[in-house]
Amino acid sequence: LHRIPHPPRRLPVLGDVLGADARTPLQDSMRMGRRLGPIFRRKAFGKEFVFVWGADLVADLADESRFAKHVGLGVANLRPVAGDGLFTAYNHEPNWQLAHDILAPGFSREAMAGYHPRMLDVARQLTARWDERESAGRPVDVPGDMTKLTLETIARTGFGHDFGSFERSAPHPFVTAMVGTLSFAQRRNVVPPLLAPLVLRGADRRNDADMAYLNRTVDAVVAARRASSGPGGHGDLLDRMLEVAHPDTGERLSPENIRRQVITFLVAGHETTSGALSFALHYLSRSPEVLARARAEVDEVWGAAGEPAYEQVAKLRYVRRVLDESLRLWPTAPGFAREAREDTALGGEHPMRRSAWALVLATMLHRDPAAWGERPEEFDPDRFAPSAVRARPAHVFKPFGTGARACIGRQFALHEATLVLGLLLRRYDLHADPGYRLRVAERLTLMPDGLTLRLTRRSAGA
Ligand code: MNH
Repeated sequence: LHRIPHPPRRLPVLGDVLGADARTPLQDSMRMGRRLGPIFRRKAFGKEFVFVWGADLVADLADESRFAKHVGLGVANLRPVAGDGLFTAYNHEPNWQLAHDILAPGFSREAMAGYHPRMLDVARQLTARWDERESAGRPVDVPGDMTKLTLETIARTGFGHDFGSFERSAPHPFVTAMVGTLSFAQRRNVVPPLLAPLVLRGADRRNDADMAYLNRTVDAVVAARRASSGPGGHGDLLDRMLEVAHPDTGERLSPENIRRQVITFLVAGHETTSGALSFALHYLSRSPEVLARARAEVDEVWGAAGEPAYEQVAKLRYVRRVLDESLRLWPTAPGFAREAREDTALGGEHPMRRSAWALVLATMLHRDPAAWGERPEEFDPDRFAPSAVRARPAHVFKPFGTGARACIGRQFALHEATLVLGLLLRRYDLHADPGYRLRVAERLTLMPDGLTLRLTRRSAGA
């Protein structure tokens, strides 16, 4: 450990938190990483964390035979909300494999094709709202509206539930409660444990109220499904949770676990996708050439009007590269933790005991010049052209995590986001606010703060 660099001045209790901003722990770590190199230590309140972002070290951490997901820091702080749901389950908890096997077919090609019409319905609610803003000559709140879109998309495709987000001016209380629990989970990482009872007392109570609200909402969604048609026939995630038994063991998810899974999917299924769409729209509005190429592709592949069919979405190869490049610069789940399965040496030189762990900084991995060249800050979707991808080593692009515990919703998110970007590019010209400088807000996930765009309608059809 002593060979891993850390900041020079360290305080007895606070450690390396001096000069750190509690609202932006990730961007602080990025600054530290730039200074200290591909592996570094950061100490806070008596605990020491190891951060890794060098491409070869991350590739080593991706070796599933020696390393596995670690449920730590922000993820562990979500246990009170999400329990042994898929995202927060410990590797050894039997409910992980059980839920994974039951739910994975809910993300197959066939399942995705089934969600497509409902995704389109939600996207059309967005364009209806943006048309109104456009005629009124008013800018749109990009993160706010993307959050409405992605919440409705996962709620309706996964659970047959309509939160009515687009009929509200304020965010749905579910979103407010969710943001509350995410921010609280992040704050618990940056407040000294000894002071936590004092500092977080009010926040603690609010967090309990937020969690109770999330539970009540989810219980109502499940109760509504059981009461109405009863499960079966929807072919969605909730049907799988309620109806499907494990193919080998015949085991089913318990009601308590179903509650955890519904919360997990409602939260994991929208927050990160909303950020990804928002960053992509930011870069598109600032990169006229990229926008022109993306739009030309949409016009060519989809035509000037009419609704895109399921198969037509994945054909937007360049739009997909725009998304990948946005997720490179701002992977909206900006890191993940890996633990050693056995005593080992990371990169052949940093000894790690069994169950010791390190945090992968995806934002920095995605900027490592060894993998991405000398100008990693530049937005350039051609980095994801097939020949460029082939020329790079494996494991240098990890917005969806790695291994057995990687994101189950990846195809869902990419289909949804590509579809929506295609529809928006075909319908509107995007005008950035010339005074806006990208600010990244952190609440475990990343979001461009205060991003607005002005729109003009391109054509009547679209
Ligand atoms: Mn998602 C796991 C990023 C969209 C549901 N997701 C992960 C992990 C990352 C991630 C990173 C791994 C975390 C870790 O190792 O601790 N997810 C994303 C991003 C997007 C995203 C960047 C969008 C862009 N995720 C989605 C969507 C859904 C979803 C959409 C659901 C519909 N994700 C999950 C679940 C897990 C997960 C569930 C946990 C999987 C597991 O551990 O088995």
